[in-house]
Amino acid sequence: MFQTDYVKRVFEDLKKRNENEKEFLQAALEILESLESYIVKHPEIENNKILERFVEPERFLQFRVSWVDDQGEVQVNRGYRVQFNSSIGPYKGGLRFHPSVNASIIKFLGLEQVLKNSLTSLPMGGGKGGSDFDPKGKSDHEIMRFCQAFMTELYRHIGEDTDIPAGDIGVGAREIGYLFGQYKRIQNKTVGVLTGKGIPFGGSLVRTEATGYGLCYFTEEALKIMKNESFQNKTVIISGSGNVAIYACQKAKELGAKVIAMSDSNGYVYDSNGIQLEVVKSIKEEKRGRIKEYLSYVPTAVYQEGASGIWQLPCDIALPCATQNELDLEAAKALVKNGVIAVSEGANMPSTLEAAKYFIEKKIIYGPAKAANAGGVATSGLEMSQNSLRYSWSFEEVDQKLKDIMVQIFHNIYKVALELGNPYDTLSGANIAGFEKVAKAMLSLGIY
Ligand code: NDP
Ligand code: 2IT
Repeated sequence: MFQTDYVKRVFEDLKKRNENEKEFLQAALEILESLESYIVKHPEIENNKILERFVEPERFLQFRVSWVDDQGEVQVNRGYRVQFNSSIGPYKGGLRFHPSVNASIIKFLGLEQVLKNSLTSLPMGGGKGGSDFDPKGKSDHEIMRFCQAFMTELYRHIGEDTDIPAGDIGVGAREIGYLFGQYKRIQNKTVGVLTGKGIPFGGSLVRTEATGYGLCYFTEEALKIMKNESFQNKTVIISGSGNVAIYACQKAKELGAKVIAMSDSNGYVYDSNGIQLEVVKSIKEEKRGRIKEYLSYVPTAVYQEGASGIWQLPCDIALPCATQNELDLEAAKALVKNGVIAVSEGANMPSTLEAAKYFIEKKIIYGPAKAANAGGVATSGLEMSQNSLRYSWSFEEVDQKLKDIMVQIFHNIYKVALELGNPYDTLSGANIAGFEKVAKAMLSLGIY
């Protein structure tokens, strides 16, 4: 598994100290393995214990969130914020509200975020946070009270130049509004301390669409450069039907593809005529309903229980946009057998490590999450710039900057993959390209 004693030692030590943190160890293993070729050429990494410091968060916060539900019952949830690495800028990363959230998930997301933010080329360090709060089935007032309670603790740890949270699973425009409102009330100041804000109060145009659009811009460039191909007339499968999935679907269609399937955690819909995005948007964005309801609008579509079956459908391009480890080796084999040419990750760590390695081995275009889905946080960075300038750019201006960033990210990671001698190893390309800048900054900043 490891070729160097140093990296092996770092990982074994990490395992000992975080033995129950499955997702965190998975992300760390993936990153450390692919950094080995870089580390052997840079002895200053080992000499300064950069890796030992890189895998240890600068700060990990856990706190109680108590709130009152609509029945008058007191509810207690757990809140988290990991401030992972601030060597290239203030901590930046989303908040996830989902019952599965725990320390392991927050730390894997935080570690990934450090390298992702580095790849954007913007000056942002990495952080992540969230809660095991389940937004499903909660009233609007319950969501508001929870967000207010969450921010009543979080506010003291964040700031526009310290740590700038945003959305992730279960945290969209509505939640960011409530969180921002509470921060403003407590601090009595209006600053860009959160991104993904509504347009009337300091949000950036394109932030809502950014992760999905960026995923398609990245993939379009990869298709062009690696296979002289494009989205035109391709069949696409997208897992999930949340923020990332919806805008990936919109852009893939605009680029000439036909999206034939989307999902949620219960199951997937297959529409051979092409998914009608307006229907998905109305079910998910307006009614917060289930993807199954697609059938009541489009009776010719097919619904299957179980989210993972989606990968058995033949397609040219697969865009996993739901959650971690949703695409395992068996799914990867089915995709390859059915002729997939590109798999690009909108979600964070959706492919297991075995699945990712299988795509690389089979010379499938593989867009690793930290590169392919960086458009969301990159546009958050642009929102921060606009807030600092007390100015706002047009939709076209932000969209063009996003496109330029995604194309640049592809070329940066592809260049490293080529230097490694395997153009399909974009996984190592992304990890090394992201790590190099962080390591250089850490070396310059003195021991901390
Ligand atoms: P949303 O909450 O808007 O949507 C999440 C979607 O994923 C829903 O369709 C949800 O289904 C599905 N999903 C969640 N958990 C599971 C699960 N355990 N199994 C199957 N499906 C599941 O979140 P986003 O679209 O914002 O996030 C999706 C992914 O993209 C996440 O991995 C996130 O970390 C990543 N990401 C998000 C960015 C952003 O800007 N929002 C930026 C970069 C990455 P259901 O409704 O049934 O729960
Ligand atoms: O995973 C991610 O990059 C996000 N959820 C977006 C983070 C952000 O700060 O915009």
